[in-house]
Amino acid sequence: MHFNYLKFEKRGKIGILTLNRPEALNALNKDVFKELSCFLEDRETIQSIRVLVVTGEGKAFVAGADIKAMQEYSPQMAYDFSEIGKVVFDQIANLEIPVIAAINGFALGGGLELALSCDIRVASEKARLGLPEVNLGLIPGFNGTQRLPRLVGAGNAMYLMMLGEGVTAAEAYQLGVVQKLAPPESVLEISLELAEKMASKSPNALRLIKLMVREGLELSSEDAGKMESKEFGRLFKEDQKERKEGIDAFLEKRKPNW
Ligand code: DAK
Repeated sequence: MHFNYLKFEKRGKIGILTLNRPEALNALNKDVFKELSCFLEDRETIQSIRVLVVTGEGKAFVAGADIKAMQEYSPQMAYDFSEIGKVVFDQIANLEIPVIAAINGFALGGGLELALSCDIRVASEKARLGLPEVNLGLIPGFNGTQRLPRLVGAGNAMYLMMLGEGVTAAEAYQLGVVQKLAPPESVLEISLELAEKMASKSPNALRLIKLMVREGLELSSEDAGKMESKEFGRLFKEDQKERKEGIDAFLEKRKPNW
């Protein structure tokens, strides 16, 4: 598949997806979203990897939605843009494999929202992260107002959204937006190390952990607990090869072969 704004590379079981529009700091426009959606719908590619790492080309991860394109928007165009963005970010959040955002530089506005749709965020110590929409008379439009408080709590989310100033990677780490900091030159390497570790785990367990966390956040704790028990029980069905292999391997003092 040929892309104008994306690069994809496979390193063993890890996929590296790079937003590749460095002249505009990888800003998100409709065409970028269309390509992302196309990539995420490609089942053959997704099924051939165990972890996806998303990063940006050049000095930015993604500097946000394309402000120049937005200047021309009618309400309908803004609505359509919001819809396609939400579809893409949901596609990422719903992938059955872990997705790591390797934040190599600016992650602003829609760029931070993209990172928030990933499961884990690793950031360059030099990166700047924030939701500056309030400075443009906008609000985060790709579910950021919903994803951020679920990740870091309402107070921290409002702090970031209402100030609109952006924070250093260290502050983002303290707030819980970022899970790991890395020296600028090692962001991808450290993200790949995490990805490798995850890729050695049970793919089925990874899929279920992601599903339980994401679905559970939308349920009452009672219903979420029931869902977890149901899935835990299901792991002990006869056809659950990975559970059997994991426990057998432990008892036989060997590495599991998933
Ligand atoms: N959009 C378009 N182009 C951008 C861009 C952006 N978000 N950010 C940077 N660029 C472009 C610059 O215009 C410049 O292009 P040329 O002038 O060379 O043609 C090029 O990238 C390099 O940028 P700078 O020259 O500005 O680079 P600096 O290192 O000096 O500054 C910066 C880097 C990141 C501090 C600065 O570029 C900046 O402040 N960029 C804007 C950051 C920002 O405000 N991002 C949030 C955008 S708002 C919605 C859904 C979602 C959203 C909105 C609506 N709906 C559903 C409708 C989300 C909104 C946002 O994301």
